[in-house]
Amino acid sequence: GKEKWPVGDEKVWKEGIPKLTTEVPAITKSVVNHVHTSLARQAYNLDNLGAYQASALSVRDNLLVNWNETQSHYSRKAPKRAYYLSLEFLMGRTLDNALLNLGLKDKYQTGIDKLGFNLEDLLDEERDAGLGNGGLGRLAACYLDSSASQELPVWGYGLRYKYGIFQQLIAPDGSQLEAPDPWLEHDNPWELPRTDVTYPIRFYGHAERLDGMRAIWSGGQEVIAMAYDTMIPGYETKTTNNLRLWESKPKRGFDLQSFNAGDYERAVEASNSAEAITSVLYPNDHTTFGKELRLKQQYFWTAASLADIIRRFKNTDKPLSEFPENVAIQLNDTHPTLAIPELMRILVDEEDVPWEKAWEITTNTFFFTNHTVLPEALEKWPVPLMETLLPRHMQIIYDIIPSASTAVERKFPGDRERLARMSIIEEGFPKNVRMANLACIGSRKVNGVAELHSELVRATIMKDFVDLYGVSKFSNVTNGITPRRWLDQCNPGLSNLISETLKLPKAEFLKDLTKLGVRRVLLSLLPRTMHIADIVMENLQGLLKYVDEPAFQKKWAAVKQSNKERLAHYVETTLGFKINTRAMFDVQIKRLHEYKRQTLNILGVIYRYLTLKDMTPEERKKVNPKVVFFAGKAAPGYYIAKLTIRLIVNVARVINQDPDTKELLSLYFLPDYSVSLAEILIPASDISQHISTAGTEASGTSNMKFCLNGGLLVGTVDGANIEIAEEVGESNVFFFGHLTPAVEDLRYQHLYHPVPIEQKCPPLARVLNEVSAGRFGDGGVYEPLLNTIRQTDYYLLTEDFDSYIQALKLVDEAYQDRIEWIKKSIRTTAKASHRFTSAGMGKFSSDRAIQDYAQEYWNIESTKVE
Ligand code: HBZ
Repeated sequence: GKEKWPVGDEKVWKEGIPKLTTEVPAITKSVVNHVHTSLARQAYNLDNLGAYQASALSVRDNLLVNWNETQSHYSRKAPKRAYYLSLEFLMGRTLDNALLNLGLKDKYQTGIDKLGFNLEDLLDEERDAGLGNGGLGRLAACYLDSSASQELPVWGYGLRYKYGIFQQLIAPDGSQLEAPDPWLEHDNPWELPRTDVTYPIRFYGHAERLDGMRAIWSGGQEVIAMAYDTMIPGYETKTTNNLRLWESKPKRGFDLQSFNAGDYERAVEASNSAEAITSVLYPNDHTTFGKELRLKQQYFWTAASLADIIRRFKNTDKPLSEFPENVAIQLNDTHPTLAIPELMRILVDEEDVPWEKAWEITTNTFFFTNHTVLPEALEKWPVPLMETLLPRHMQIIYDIIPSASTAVERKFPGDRERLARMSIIEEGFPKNVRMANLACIGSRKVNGVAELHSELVRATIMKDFVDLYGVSKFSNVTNGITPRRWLDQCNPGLSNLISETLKLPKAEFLKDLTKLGVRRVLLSLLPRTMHIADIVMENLQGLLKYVDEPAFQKKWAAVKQSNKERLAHYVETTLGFKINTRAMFDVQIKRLHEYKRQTLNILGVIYRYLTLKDMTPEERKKVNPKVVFFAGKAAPGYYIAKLTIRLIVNVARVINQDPDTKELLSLYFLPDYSVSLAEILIPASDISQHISTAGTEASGTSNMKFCLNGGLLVGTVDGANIEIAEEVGESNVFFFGHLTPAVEDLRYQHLYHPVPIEQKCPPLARVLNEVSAGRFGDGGVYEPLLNTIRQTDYYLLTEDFDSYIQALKLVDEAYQDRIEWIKKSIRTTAKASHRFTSAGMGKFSSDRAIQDYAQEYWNIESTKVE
């Protein structure tokens, strides 16, 4: 039957509902309206920041039209939904992406022009939303873009940190300094505070067992989780999903009793400790810190998200037994693992679901993604801390253990060592809760993020679980990147060239859905002149037809050149250095970490410098100039990583000033790496470095971004480098170094049969000696860093240095033949994005990755918002 309109006159309501503002006069009107009403300013006193804010608010109004329609569509249709739980969403800027996805970039550009401003300048006013450390957080952001673009009912859940990833400064001595990132200072036009969406979250207290498996958890401290919503527009679709971020607030603004008793300090204490929970993003990647506040963040966020998910599910009036048919929850690493005991707590204690049934529901709801096999990165929490902070969850974990160990005991009777390895509790003083084991036991599927990594997950950290559950629970979803941000937005020149060359509207390669393929096939049935080959060659693969055309090569090179000039302009205006844009641009941009081996790169740069110094002026004339760029942050407590930055900066100071070599080799460390800086660096790169010790980089995602933008890679046989080479061809990736199976044995050799570095690798020994001797400033400073190489050399620099130098030599030789290089660049873009699935998506598009999750894991379907 027809539903009754809930309040008032339906017609009056419907007339009031806002519509999209898509024409220039309406756009300018809406911007001016926001200047006057939202900002309370006028044309006379409007600067770029104000104009940005008003434009953003106008765009937000448009997003909200679609957002409201999408959310009511979801409520009406009640499709199965997926939720992506991630402690990090590294979104970067929003305005440009919103305009692209809405298809309104040109219209806004014209309108803003009419108002006397320049859209590009306004885009630069926006601060990055830096709510993440690196790859894991940026992956979450790409996945949201792809989910919305493919009309999938997916929401993200995270924390609204008041301070995102710290701002990186470089001190006069070259070392990293950290400053807070006050990204919310000027108000965030992209978020909607939901004062009506709040949940109380409990900590501490005590858990009292009732009959059977139930318990009551009471006492302790309660804080409030309040929702902030961020709209996630899909590309060229009405679908606009939601990212819900939680903020912590005190339950009552003040402790009234203390306040009345005149103890103001005590009254605000409670308030401060509640607000502390979401105050700052932890800047550590790949290490566990064991801080109570971090555990509080994890529980606060998972509890609020689950309460919200369950409330929404209950609105469908379906029984809880059908929860897994309606809800899938992806755990982004082990950070949200507490969601598993929390769902058990809600089902058993609050909903009175029998334990066995609750466990069945839970283990059919969750899916777990692992992002690293480095042992130091695997999360563990001390049992005493868990018992104090989350007494009921600790009970539940202890209650999960018996059936898990019975299963092991049944399959491997008497194998106590196996049982100990697989236990959720690690023995010791104190005992620890192993989050990866809990996440695995409580999830339907476990996945790694590239083929090699998933294989290593099965062979190492999850080996015992593979033996127990069978291999089918453990699979792979290779990471992907969104072509909207990482091609069209960051490299409009290339995107336009592709579009005009292939005579394809951008939408056909930026959003590459089945319907396009279908239309092409139908067309091909009409005139006999259309061949099957034409259908297969569509999309970016079509670029291969133009590889040998000089006119096209020229245009391709011109795009790269202008991107290099854009980067040079950035460096000149921010750092004051002038860069030779005719040189080869060599880029390594990622978090600083020993396993990523920025040290190998900088030692290679020094080697190159010394080699140039040894040459005669005649010999130097034959050398191709090169500019090396580094960017990336080090965790504030990671001493060796910070020393690496210091070395890079001080090497740059010396070699950039050396009159013998400065025309041929220069080096820059660009401070404060961010999504926005990546958008400038990636399109400008000729070659980029992905040189982790084999088996340590789970996937990497910037490698995909470089290739999509026509940059070549030098790298180890690791992570997604391998799959990229499979697509773009081995001749377009410069591989070097030992392979994964050799690593363990080499480490053993280093430990038990060490060979002095002078013997093993003389060129590297020379480089280290030059650093020690003070050629780049006080050598003593770098001893701890150099000793990691001279001593255990855990990341095998001495083993890979020679082949690394060889690979760089091959890069130089290839670059000498500029035409051949341009061809490699074209092929790399074409093949990195060529049709991989029947839906026509490139392998490294996050559209493909999200389809994998949607079909193989979540079992959700696209739903069109009418
Ligand atoms: O996740 C990265 C992997 O290192 C990289 O290979 C992969 O491509 C990417 C996406 O799957 N991992 C991270 O970025 N990890 C973190 O940032 C991190 C943050 C907090 C932690 C631990 C790790 O507590």
